[in-house]
Amino acid sequence: MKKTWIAGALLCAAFASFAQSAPKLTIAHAWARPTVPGQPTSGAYMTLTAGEPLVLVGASTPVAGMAEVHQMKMDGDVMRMGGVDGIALPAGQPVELKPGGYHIMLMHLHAPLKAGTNIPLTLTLKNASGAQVQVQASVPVSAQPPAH
Ligand SMILES: [Cu+2]
Repeated sequence: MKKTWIAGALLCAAFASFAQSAPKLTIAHAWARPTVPGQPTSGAYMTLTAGEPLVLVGASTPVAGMAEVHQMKMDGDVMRMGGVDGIALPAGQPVELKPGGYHIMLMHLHAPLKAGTNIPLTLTLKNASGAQVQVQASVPVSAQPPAH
């Protein structure tokens, strides 16, 4: 009984310190596109709602050699895609990462992404004081975006 209580107290302390340093961010409707063998890249999408002003500045995942914050936009008649320095996440305002817009580009995939599996994704954010903070997400691999 006493042991259980100590374990509980430790868990509480760990959670409290985590809650203090973790940025306030809600991740919803996350998904990543499945790939076929030999396909080196994929994209991950999600809706991010910050509880405090944050800027998404980077991402990483063990399934890809490189992950970048990208934007797709029309440049005249041409759809262009490239890295952005960051995506501002104003407090309380959902920001959608979706095909044709902002996305997390996954490059140099180590293996095909299989539908029905989940990939771990670490988001790196900058908070209002300029400190970098990280949030872990588990992103389902799916050919279709999740139903809202
Ligand atoms: Cu891209």
